Amino acid sequence: MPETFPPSPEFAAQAVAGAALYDEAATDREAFWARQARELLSWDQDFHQTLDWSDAPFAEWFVGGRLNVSYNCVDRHVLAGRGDKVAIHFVGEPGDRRDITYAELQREVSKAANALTSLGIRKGDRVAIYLPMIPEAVITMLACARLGAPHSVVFGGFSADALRSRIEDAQASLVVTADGGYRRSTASLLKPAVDAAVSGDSPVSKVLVVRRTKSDVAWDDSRDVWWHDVVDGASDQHTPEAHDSEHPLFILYTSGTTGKPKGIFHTTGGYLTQTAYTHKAVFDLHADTDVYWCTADVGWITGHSYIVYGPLANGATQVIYEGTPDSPHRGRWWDIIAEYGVTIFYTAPTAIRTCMKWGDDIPAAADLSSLRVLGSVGEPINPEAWRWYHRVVGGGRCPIVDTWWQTETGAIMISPLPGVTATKPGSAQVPLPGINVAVVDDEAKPLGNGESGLLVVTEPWPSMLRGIWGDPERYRETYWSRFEGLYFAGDGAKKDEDGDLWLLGRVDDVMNVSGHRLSTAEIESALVSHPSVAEAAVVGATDETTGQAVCAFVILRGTATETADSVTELRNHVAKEIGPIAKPRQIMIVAELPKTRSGKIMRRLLRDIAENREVGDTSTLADTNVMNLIRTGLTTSS
Ligand code: 6R9
Repeated sequence: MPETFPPSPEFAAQAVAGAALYDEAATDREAFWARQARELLSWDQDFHQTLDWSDAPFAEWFVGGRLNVSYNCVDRHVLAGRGDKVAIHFVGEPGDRRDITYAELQREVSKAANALTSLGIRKGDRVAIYLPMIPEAVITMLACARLGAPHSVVFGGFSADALRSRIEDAQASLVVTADGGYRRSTASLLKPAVDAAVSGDSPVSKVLVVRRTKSDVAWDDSRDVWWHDVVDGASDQHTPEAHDSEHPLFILYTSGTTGKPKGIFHTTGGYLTQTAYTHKAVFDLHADTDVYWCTADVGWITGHSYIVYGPLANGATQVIYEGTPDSPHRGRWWDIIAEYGVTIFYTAPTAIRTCMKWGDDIPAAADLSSLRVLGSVGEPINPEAWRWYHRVVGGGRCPIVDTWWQTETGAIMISPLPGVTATKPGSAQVPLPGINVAVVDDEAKPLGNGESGLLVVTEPWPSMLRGIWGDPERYRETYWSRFEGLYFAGDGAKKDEDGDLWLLGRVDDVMNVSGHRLSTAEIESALVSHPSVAEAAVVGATDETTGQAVCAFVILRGTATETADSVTELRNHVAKEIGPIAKPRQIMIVAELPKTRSGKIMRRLLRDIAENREVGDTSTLADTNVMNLIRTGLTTSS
């Protein structure tokens, strides 16, 4: 029996969520969601139908309702007399600070909305955002939401090529960027990547540039505009228009099993309902007193749902930090928690494991007594890291919510509820009230306790993706074709003896490196785009810190020879094509790749090599001698 941590009676007594939520949702799921939508959000026009699933798997939630997301996240808090409340405590990496109240946020968002309008942006136009973690990222997203112009945030660590393909897929007409951002005490430039991404034939006609690092950047007068020239002088009055509940709010690209990233898109009413509800219930948010901090980047779904939309819809006060946890020293996060009295802290297992490696004395040096709820997201958290987080960061008193969800689900789906659930190290445990999941076998047969299989969601949920931008067939094919009527998440899962869920990682060719999704196919195609590479196979190998690490097996072209330089060059080539996060930890030059008779690369066998294991069953290989060849080649060349 794994050890469990029941909530303390004091915590339970003040908790936002109660066990009754499960009963309410089980009795009438749609009525439960309708209540959340009406209680947590302000609608300009009420909806007349909670869910329309008649055209499944294309869902419509809160049909007929109209609302403005930006009004819900900003204006209504000011109108309710909370304009002086801090929305964002911004901490720049160099140490600069900026507190933004809800009233100021309203003025900034209004100015940005007016500026975007003056640059030609209209409802429905797509805006690409390529910014560091600075307040302008949040302001721009809210300004887009205000206008009904779907944003497509591209993580600042992605390359020019990755940015170009995302801009083209969404046909974005404007890019909002910055000269650069601060990363480990240096100015890391962003504008040059945008220049490269929009050069030549591009749908982009304007580039709006925030001055952050004051770096020298190239300038095209016909295209580039400084933020301070057009936003600062714009009117701070802007009347938000109500948009249909199903109006697209944003597109966010994520890796799939093929090389081409998928533009996951989310809409207005359902997305905001579930992000607001989960942010409140899962983190036990008491908006008047809590100080919340999520360490994600707005370039990922966690930043969208749990930095921008959930917390601001709930009128929370939060910290936003620009940089890395080790700059200028390894106690930076803990100092920020102490300085602002952070009460709710949400981060990723990879960061927890890194801090664990750095030693207990670093967090112990800071006053972390303000913390009361801890969250984890992005990959399974191993019980050892969970216990360390609980003991060293949480002082043994904070419930940990291990939250399972995806870019596609839009918001948290599986998680304990603090104050209700007795938590269990390493398990995400139970679907939230209003969410229905199952673990099934290959034939869609639901499995019972003690069994492992595939995770599916059995009923539509408000913040579900509405599709893949411009490719409805791929949406159907990827998520709804494996099992009739069930959403296939792509994760393996086990139900333990208590019926609690343990997530077992991806079952497809998607890797999870430091909580970031990378596709093997995407990295393979980056490698083979290099002139010296004939063929490449990529696997995710278990890594103590990053969860998984990218390991590549490469066959060079006849004329190319292996040198230490060629391996370095290939690693850098991947960084240039996709971004530094995709850089392989290891590249092994081999003479052959293991393939089945139908020509499929057997990644399982390569994973055995990458993880230094005895190679498994090779009987289905077209040439059973290949693994010997690879092994011998590797030992003689290293
Ligand atoms: C929010 C986010 C989604 C994939 C998902 C799964 C993994 C996320 C997890 C988890 C185990 C958790 N994942 N949270 N696995 N326990 N608490 O990370 O979205 O970037 O789309 O990744 O991440 O494999 O399928 P996204």
